[in-house]
Amino acid sequence: MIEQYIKDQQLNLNSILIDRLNQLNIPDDFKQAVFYSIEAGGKRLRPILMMVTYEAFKNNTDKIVDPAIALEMIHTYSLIHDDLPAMDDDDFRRGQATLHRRFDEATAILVGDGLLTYAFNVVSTSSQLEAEEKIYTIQQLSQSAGYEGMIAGQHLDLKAEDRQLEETELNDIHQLKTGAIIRAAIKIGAYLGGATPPQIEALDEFGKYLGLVFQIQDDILDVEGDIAVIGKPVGSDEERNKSTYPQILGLDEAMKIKEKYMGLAKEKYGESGIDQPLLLELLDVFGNRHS
Ligand code: GRG
Repeated sequence: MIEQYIKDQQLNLNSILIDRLNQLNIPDDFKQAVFYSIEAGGKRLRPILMMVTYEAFKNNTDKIVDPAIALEMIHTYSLIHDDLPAMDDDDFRRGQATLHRRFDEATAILVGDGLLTYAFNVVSTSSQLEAEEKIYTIQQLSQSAGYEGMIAGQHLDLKAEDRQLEETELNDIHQLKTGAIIRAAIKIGAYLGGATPPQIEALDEFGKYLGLVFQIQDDILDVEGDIAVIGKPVGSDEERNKSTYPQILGLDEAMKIKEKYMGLAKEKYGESGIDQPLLLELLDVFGNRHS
């Protein structure tokens, strides 16, 4: 059952993340800020996705733990920086005050930079990975988080504020901003597990649709949250004049498109020839999550 798997791995990943960061020699006051973001209780969906993909091929988690926590560090850094006043200017994240609100902006920038940098240290010093596996992992992480991936998506997203986007343009932005990292999680999991190139390709396509499903659901949750709180679909993103799927397509159509992408993801899963029902269950979690 994926629910139990997620719960177990959240605990496991949290304790590994804390353990690794505890090994570092960081001044106490700064360490408090580092742990504030890591202990805030993210869902850990990306490392879990990487692990589930890896376990489609291997009966252990030996090689995948270091890349998985590295990916979560990069994801956490991206949220910390995304919340900064120069970007989305958010006050709350993961149910608590954002890092720059609780501490200050300089601290938030440095905690984010530190997590991004340390992620590559974790992979490059891993005792579980062969040299060529480290190179593949670092290449995938840096490519997907960098100028041709998440950074590009963030740049386009910020530039697109106050402008009505077409659905294809919105897809392109989210493929880069949130999709690239999700695809990297899958590709690293598959590669380290020993997948063949055609299997990696099919699973990468699965990841493409999974990323879109994740983002559409994120937008739907925003609207549903607004309807529950204020009785109408204002949408916090719309207040900042950002295009969202429900805003462009309407809520019903956004849900239909999400279902369509879930169907396409399942087709790609079938093409990969793997037998890992947890991956399909995870697709369902991404597409129907409530938070
Ligand atoms: C600042 C370089 C830089 C990049 C930021 C990922 C990103 C790019 C911004 C996040 C903005 C955002 C809220 C996007 C919506 C989808 C998303 C990534 C949600 C957060 O991911 P979850 O729901 O968060 O997995 P948790 O807290 O559970 O880890």
